[in-house]
Amino acid sequence: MAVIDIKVPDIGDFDEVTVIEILVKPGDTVKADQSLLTVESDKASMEIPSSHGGVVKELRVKLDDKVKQGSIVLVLEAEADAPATAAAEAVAAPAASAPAAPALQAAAVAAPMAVASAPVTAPAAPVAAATPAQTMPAHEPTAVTGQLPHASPTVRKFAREIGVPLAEVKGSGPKGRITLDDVQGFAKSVMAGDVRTQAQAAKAPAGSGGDGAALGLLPWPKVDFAKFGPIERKEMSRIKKISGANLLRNAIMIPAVTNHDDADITDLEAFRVSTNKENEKSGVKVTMLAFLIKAIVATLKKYPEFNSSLDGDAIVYKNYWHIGFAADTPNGLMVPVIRDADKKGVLQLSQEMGELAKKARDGKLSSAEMTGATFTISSLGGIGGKYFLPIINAPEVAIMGVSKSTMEPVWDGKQFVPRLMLPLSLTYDHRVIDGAAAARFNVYLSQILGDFRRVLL
Ligand code: CAO
Repeated sequence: MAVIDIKVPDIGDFDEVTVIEILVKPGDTVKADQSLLTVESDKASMEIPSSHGGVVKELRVKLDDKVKQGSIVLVLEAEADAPATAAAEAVAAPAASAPAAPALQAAAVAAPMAVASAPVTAPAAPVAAATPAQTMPAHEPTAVTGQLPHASPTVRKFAREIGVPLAEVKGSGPKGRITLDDVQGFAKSVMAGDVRTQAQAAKAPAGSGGDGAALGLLPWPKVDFAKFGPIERKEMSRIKKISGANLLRNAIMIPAVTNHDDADITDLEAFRVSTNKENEKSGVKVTMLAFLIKAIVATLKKYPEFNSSLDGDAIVYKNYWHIGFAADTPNGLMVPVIRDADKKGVLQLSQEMGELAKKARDGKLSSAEMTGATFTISSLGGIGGKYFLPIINAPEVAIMGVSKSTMEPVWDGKQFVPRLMLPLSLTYDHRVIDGAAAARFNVYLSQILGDFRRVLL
């Protein structure tokens, strides 16, 4: 047994470094090459290894102390002849985000750095027994490209061991350094479901915020928008997060095709306007959407595959007609459902739609009022635009997008006549529905809208 002082070795270009982590305490048994503390310059952090195995007798440094080559770090009761070996690469802690890097002891702090390689000479300065100085392997900090998270090798090692992506952890230490507590806190938040790692987000079937890695796509571009001008960052509403995840899944998983058509609603609109005049006192305004629901239910009955769902290799045909309609609310898109639309008249449909749309805007829809739809209509007709590609609301297999009707010249066989034309955009799941069926669906629907008496047929 020999009591020796462990000293800071040659640390290359750095005159003075700060102790940012102490990895052992008095009484600990350490092995040769084991990291004792982490020091940091203004450019890099590195670990100071023990030149000998033994028991820590006394620490000679504390956090934030400034040390330099030759400073005594601790006093060790060394095991006989157990000096550091040339295999001291073991102390190296590759940067988490640079897995291919060779034994890397320096981690970028603020800016990419290129530190000249300098051999780290064993710090052993035996007090009682003379031990020949050991030569440690070259200190080989790799030139770091890009910005690595600022963390000590120990923290990096710990993060690697428990699978925490350091690049996603916010550092609370000086200069934004990531501490052990930060890594532990991040891991706890992930376990509690408060935070998702980018990898989890990419793998999530719902896909909210997914960066596409699971699909083998390029990562989502990361841009510091503030570099180009002033910005403001706001959390998405809960509804937007939920609907976004559903939309992404549906957009990715359904082989969807959209068929566009125009329906001549000149006569229907005239009828709607006169009905509303007659019913002025009733307080219920008949909407074009209510007529559309009625006409769509009749079309769904003629083409039942549009009122179905896929279940493995089977198609489930539903003998009920619950129609969802997209409602724009201050918190995001919601889809209330009108049950048994086939059993209701246009006046009742208008009234129910008004009530459900109000509930949606007030955030008062129950889950029962948002589930069970067999087909969905998304109408932007009150706003404007011509045709759009709606996304199917799975597990439904089709959705109707309705745009704003406009007066257009239509050839009647002899001349152009002004007609009110309603743009229809039917998106369908091509696994269940063929293109020809979709075209027929739109043609039939347009015929009904052109002459509503057909609903009776
Ligand atoms: N063409 C021309 N005008 C139309 C029309 C159409 N297709 N549809 C409605 N209008 C008119 C209405 O007649 C009404 O005019 P008046 O006030 O003169 O009577 C006006 O536009 C406003 O209608 P509205 O949109 O308030 O009512 P609605 O019954 O047509 O729709 C609702 C109700 C809840 C569907 C609607 O308010 C809404 O939220 N639409 C947005 C849906 C949406 O966001 N879809 C996109 C989903 S994908 O992101």
